[in-house]
Amino acid sequence: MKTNSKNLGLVTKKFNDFFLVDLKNQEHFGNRNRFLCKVRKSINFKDQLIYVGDEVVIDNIDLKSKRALIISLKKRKNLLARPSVANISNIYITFSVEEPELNLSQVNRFLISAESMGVEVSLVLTKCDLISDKRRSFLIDKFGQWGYQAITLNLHKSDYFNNLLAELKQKESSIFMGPSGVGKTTLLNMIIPGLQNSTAPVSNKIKRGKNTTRNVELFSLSNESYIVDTPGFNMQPLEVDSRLLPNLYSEIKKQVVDEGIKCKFRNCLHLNDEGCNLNKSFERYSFYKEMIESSKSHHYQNQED
Ligand SMILES: Nc1nc2c(ncn2[C@@H]2O[C@H](COP(=O)(O)OP(=O)(O)O)[C@@H](O)[C@H]2O)c(=O)[nH]1
Ligand SMILES: [Mg+2]
Ligand SMILES: [Zn+2]
Repeated sequence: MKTNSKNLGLVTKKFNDFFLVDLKNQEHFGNRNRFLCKVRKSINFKDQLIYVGDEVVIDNIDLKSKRALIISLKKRKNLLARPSVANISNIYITFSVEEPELNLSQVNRFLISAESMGVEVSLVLTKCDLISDKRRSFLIDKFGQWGYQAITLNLHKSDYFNNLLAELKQKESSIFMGPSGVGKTTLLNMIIPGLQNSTAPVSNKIKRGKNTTRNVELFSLSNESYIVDTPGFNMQPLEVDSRLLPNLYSEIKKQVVDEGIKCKFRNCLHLNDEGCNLNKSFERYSFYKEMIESSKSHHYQNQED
């Protein structure tokens, strides 16, 4: 049985020339709404590749063989690099409070890099079973000043995890990003029962190397809610254009946008005191300066290439 009605779908997995596509808003298809698709030959997507997370229109749906053809690609909201995933709505920056030890400068880089994607950014702190309640409160307070309500997880207390899970089910498309060993795979295995990706203690990470060849995949958490599984990827933060940096810090944005402070020079990077009216007495100001410097040198390097 073939239908020729055009339907909107979501690419959940990609391998070679094939795509797995979930039909959107198609309750009458019941559970059987996942199709193995190829791209219609006559279609030229102007050299655009199709990525996991992309919205596509499918046609020539064969309900029996569960095959269909992708006939067009919708405009995407964003595209994450390494791993390539399109249309992310929420990035959960994930760090452990111990093992490996929290590195604030690195946490900041990951947060700001995520902010530059223009998506909703949250901070998850794992392994809170390894610290005292006092230390936990201290960290919550610290990151509150950075503009983030940290989600603190403790493997031995499931209520924190259940809150996170309930939140994820409200979001369109979420991804956990963070360095190696912080517990991302552990979390995903709890969120998606049956996934069983392999986890490894920090000391074994290097030995294990890059033997994971599975691809990026979207998993459905609820109606219209997905989470990205990124096996074998340990995401590195991107360099962000220095001109964009000020607005990515809530402490700066608050002053400039909400309070309307004005500096002498337009597009002030708030580095010098002369003519700059930014109140620089906030913890992340030194990290901000570091990022501006590294962004500049990155910029010059690329110009020389
Ligand atoms: N103590 C403690 N260890 C954890 C927790 N979550 C993960 N781990 C351990 O941290 C190690 C690395 O976890 P993994 O999920 O592979 O980290 P990934 O590299 O971010 O995917 C494993 O040995 C896990 O058992 C936690 O909440 N508490
Ligand atoms: Mg992992
Ligand atoms: Zn300024």
